[in-house]
Amino acid sequence: MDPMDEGMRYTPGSSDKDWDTAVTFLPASDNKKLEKKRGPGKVGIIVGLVILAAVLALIIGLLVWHFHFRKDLKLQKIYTGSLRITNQVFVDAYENPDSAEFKNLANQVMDQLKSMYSESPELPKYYIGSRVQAFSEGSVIAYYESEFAVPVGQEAAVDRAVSSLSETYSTKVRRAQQGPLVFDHVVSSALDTRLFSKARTSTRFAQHARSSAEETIKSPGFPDQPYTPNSFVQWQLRGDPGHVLKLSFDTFYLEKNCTNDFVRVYDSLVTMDKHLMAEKCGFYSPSNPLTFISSRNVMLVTFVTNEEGNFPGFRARVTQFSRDSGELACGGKLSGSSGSFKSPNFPSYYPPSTTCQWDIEVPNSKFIKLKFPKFMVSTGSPNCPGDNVQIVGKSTLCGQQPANTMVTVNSNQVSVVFKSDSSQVDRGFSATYEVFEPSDPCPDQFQCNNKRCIDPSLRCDGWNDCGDGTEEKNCKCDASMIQCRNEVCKPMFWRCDGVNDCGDDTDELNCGCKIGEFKCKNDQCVSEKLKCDGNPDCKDGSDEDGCTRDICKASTFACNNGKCITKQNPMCDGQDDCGDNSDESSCDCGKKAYTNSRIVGGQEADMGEFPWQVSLHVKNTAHVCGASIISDLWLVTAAHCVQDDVKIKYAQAGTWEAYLGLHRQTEKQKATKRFLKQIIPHKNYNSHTYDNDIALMELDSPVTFSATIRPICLPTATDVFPTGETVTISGWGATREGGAGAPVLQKANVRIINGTVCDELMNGQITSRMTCAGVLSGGVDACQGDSGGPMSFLTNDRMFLAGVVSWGDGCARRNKPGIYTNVPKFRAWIKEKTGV
Ligand code: 4AZ
Repeated sequence: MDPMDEGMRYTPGSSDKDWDTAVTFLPASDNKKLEKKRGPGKVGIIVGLVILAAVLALIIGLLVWHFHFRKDLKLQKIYTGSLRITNQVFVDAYENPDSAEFKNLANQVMDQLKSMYSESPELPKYYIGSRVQAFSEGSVIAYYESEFAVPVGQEAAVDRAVSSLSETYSTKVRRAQQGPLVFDHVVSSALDTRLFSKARTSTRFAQHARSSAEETIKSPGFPDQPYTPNSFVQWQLRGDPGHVLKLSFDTFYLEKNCTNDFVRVYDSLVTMDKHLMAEKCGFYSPSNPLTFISSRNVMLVTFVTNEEGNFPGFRARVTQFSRDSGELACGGKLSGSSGSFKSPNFPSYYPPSTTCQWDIEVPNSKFIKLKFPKFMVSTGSPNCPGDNVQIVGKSTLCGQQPANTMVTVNSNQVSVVFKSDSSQVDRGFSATYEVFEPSDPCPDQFQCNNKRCIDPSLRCDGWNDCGDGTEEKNCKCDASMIQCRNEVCKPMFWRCDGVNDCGDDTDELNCGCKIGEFKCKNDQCVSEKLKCDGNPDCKDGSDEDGCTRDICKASTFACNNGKCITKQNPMCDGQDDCGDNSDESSCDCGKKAYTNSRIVGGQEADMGEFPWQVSLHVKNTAHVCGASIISDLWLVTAAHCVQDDVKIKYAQAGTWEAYLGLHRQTEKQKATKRFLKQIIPHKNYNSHTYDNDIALMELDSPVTFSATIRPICLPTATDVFPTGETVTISGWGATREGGAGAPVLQKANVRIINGTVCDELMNGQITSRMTCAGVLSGGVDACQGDSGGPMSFLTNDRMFLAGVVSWGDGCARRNKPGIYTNVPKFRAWIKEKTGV
C-alpha cells in the first residue's frame, strides 16, 4: 500500500470542523520525548562555541592565504616566437630535430634567450625555460617557445616586458649579452589559450614540398569519416631555400562557427598570432577555392576541434615555387591611356609581408581615373594600419570596398602602392585605370558624387544608376512618376505594389485596401473574409484563385485529416500544425547537403548549392534546358522545352539525357546521367501564350540522393510567394541576351513582382498560371537555356519550387521581368501524374 494512503487527508473545500474531526493522533510511546525541550543546556552551549571558533579560524585562515600566499600562486604563460640568427648559415641538418647540429644550435639559442630575458628587470624571476621547435633558412631563423610562471595579477606586466624586449631586438642587430649568436627580427607573442587544452589529442607532422611532386595534408579521417573530435593537429610545411609555399584547399567543410573547430594558417613554423595569415571554418566551395601563399619557404597549418560536430573536414595540396619565378611579380611602370593591374595571387589570397608599387603615367594633358571592380584588403580600420592600398597623394584604401570603387587623380601621374603586413591576408583587388580630360571629367554625361559618369537621361528616372544614388536626388518628377516625399522619383507602376520603393513609404500610402481587406488582381479591394468563399467577389475572380475549395475554404493548407491551416506556408516549418503531422511529412527536400556553399547578372553557384538543378541535354549534344528534381524518379521542367520542331523530336523521351549533380558543363563525367522513361507535358500548354508551361519527366531508373543530388520541396496549392520577396534562379543559360550559355551553373536573386504591375509591363500577357520576378532596373534575369529550371523560394529553412523558368521579353531588360510558371497552380496536377 502507498504509505501516503495511511492516516489523515486534507480535502479541499471541507470545513475546518470536518478537518478537526478527521484528525487522529499517533500513539506516543514515550510522552517525555514528545514534550518540547526548554533550552539547549550546558553541553549544547559548549558544542556551539567550539563550532563557532572553528568557523572563525577557517575564515581568518582563508583571508590570510588570500592576501599573503595567493600572490605566490603562479600561472603558466607560454610565448611563441621567432628570431633571425644573422651570423649562421642554414644547413639541411637543421631541419631534423634529432640531428647533432640541430641540438647544438638549439642549445645555444636557448642559452642566449635566457641571457636576453635577463636584460629585463621583470622576466628572470619568472622564467622557466625555452624550447627551440624548428629552424628554417634565411640566414637561420629559429622558432621557439618560452615558458614563464607568472604570479596572478602580473600577466600584463610580463606581456609588456616580453614585447618590449622583442622590440629592442626586432630592428637593430644586437649581440645578446653572452654567447656567439647575433639575433635580430625577434618577434614573440603569447600563445592563444584556445590552442592548448589538455583534453585534446595532439598530432604533429613535418612535410617538405618538392618541385617534382605534390604533398597533401588532410584532416584526420578525411574523406571516409568526419574529423575526429577533441584533436589538435599541426603540419610544419617547408620548401627549398629561395622558394615560397602554396597551400590550396580542394575541399573545406568544417563547423560553421570558428569558436571550437578551426584551421589556422601561419606564415611561420610556430603558432604566432603576429604571423597568422588566416583562421577559417565553415564551408568553402571548390569553385571558390582557398589558396594561401607564404612569404618565405615555411608555413604552419593547425587544426583544432572540440568534442561536438560531425563534419567532413579538409584536404589541401602543398606546392612550392621559386620566389623569382615571376608568379607573384607585381608593380612596375604603366603607361598609355588605359590599363589594369591586380594584387598578387588575385582572386585568391595575397601573401603576407608583400609590397607592390605601380607607377602610372598617362599622356601629358590628361588626368587619371582609377576603378577597383573588386577590393578586399584585410580588415578595414581607420587609417588602414594593416594591409592597404595607397593612392599616393590622394587616399588610402583598406577593408572591403563596394564593387567598382572609383578614385580620380588630377594629374597625369600617380603611384599606387599595395602593402601587406605579416598577418591576416585577404583576397586582394583588381584595378583598371583610364584617362579623362581635366576640363570635362564626364563629357556629355552626368557626374555622380562617386565620380562615375552616367547618361543624363538616367537622372531622376527612379533607378540608382550612379550606385550612390546622387542622380536620383533633388528631383522634380513628371506625371509618369511618383513624387516621393524625400524628393526621389519612382515609376508610377510601382505604386501600391507592397514594396517600399521610395524608401520613405510614400509609394505605398493611400493604396485603397485597408487592413482586413484583400486586394484583387484588378486592384479592387474586397473583405479578406470573402477570399475563397466560393463566390467571385473581385470582378476578375482573383479572390477565388488558388483556393482548395470544398476542403479548406479560407485556409492555406489542407491537412490529410481534413483540418485547415490558415497560417501561411505551414509545410516543413518544424511544427505539427495539422495534428496528424501531414504538414511535416515529405520534408526531405529543399536542403543543400552543405550547411554552412544562364542567368544574366548572376554569379557562379557553389558546388552543391542547388542539388535539385538538372541539365537536360539532347542526347550526345549540349545543354538545352533546365529541370528540377522533385523525387528520385521525377523532374519538373517547362512544356516549351519538350515541343517537337522540324528537326528534333523534343517531345520524345528518347531524345533526352538528364544530368543530375552537374556543376560545370565540361565535367559531365562527374555527374549522374539518366535517360527518360516518359515526358508528360501539360495538356493545356499554349505555345502562343506560354500558358500552362510545365512538363514532367520520369527517369528510366531512380537516383540515389547525395550531397549534390537532392529534391526541391514542392509548394502546396495555396502557398503564396509575396510581392517583393526574394527568390533565386539558377541555370546554365545565356549570360546576356543573344549570348552563349554559361559553362558553370549560375545563380541570381530576383524579386517577385506584383501580378497587375507585371501584366501592365508585359502588355496584358500574364495569366494566373504565371508568376513574374526580376529586377526592374534591368541587368538580372533568366535567359535562353535557363528555361525549365527552378525559381527557388527559401522558407522555413528549405527551398521550394516557386516557379519554372518560362519566358520573357528578351533578357534582363529594364521593366521586363522574367516570367515563370506558377507551380502552386499545378500542385494537384503534379500529384495526380506522379504521386509526388
Ligand atoms: C528562353 O528563351 C528564355 N528573360 C527564358 C527566360 C527568359 C527569356 C528567354 C526571361 O529560354
